[in-house]
Amino acid sequence: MKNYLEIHSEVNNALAEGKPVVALESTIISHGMPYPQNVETAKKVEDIIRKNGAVPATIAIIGGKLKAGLSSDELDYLGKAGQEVTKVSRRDIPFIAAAGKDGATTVASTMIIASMAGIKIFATGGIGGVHRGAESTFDISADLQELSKTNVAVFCAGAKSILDIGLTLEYLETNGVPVIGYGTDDVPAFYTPKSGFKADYRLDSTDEIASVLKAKWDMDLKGGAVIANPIPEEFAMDDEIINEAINTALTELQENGIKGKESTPFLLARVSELTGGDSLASNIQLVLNNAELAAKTAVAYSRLK
Ligand code: PSU
Ligand code: MN
Repeated sequence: MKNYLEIHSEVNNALAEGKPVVALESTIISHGMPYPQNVETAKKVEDIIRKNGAVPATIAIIGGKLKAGLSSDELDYLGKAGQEVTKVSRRDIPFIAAAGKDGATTVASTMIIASMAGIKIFATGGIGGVHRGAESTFDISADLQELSKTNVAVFCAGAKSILDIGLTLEYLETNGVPVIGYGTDDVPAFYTPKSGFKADYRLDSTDEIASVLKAKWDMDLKGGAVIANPIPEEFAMDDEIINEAINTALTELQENGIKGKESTPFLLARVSELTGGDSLASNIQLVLNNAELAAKTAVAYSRLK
């Protein structure tokens, strides 16, 4: 593994000393947001994690190396290259590594590389899930399978309603992945704080989240957890506006015959365009909010150990 994995020195030192570290994904940079907001957000997220007492480790594959912790230049590069960088999930990792290429990591592959590096806490915007119409397309994100087998907790703002949130929760339940509502009984729906579906458990403090994660992994109960953190009310979108944009984007997806790994980036970009950038502003705020919660939980978790 040493031949493939490259841990940034700051991250490596923190891990060696048992200090809190928070992993971050890179597909959100390359495929989830446009340039230059993607790079600005990626850097702000790292700052917030530091301010809250943890070390950020943005994860990507650069020149075939699985990287935990990127330089500022590497963040710039991924942000500018955007969709030209390969979107890498579990399936793709060995191909990109063997060919010495670059890749942006999804939730699934970020969990894998974080776990290799020894990082347990990961912050992002939204997870992949069961797509609407999955009963005929079979489009279910590899993120969900990963959550059932890799020991990393994912802090997000729930799942977007480009997905079927109900089916996503059923899939997670079947696979033994708990969904924790932070300070809420509801599963948040990314742009809005409520989806109408109940979280499995509500926890109101980072200490409680850290204790649950410790108990789970101490008992060797494999897999991650979803910590669903609602978007702050002041940054939430209007339900009707966002749903209309999502429905239009979904119709266009079908009309254009877009499938597989292209689906999610297409929907994200179209929703952002259709809302005139409003959804992008919400997206940025919720990511910052998740980074703060993840960093505070990483601090609480490091105290328990
Ligand atoms: N949802 C978002 N923003 C994102 C993604 C999902 O709101 O950037 C990205 C994440 O990297 C996630 C991936 O892991 O899309 C899921 O893609 P797919 O559905 O192809 O598995
Ligand atoms: Mn998919």
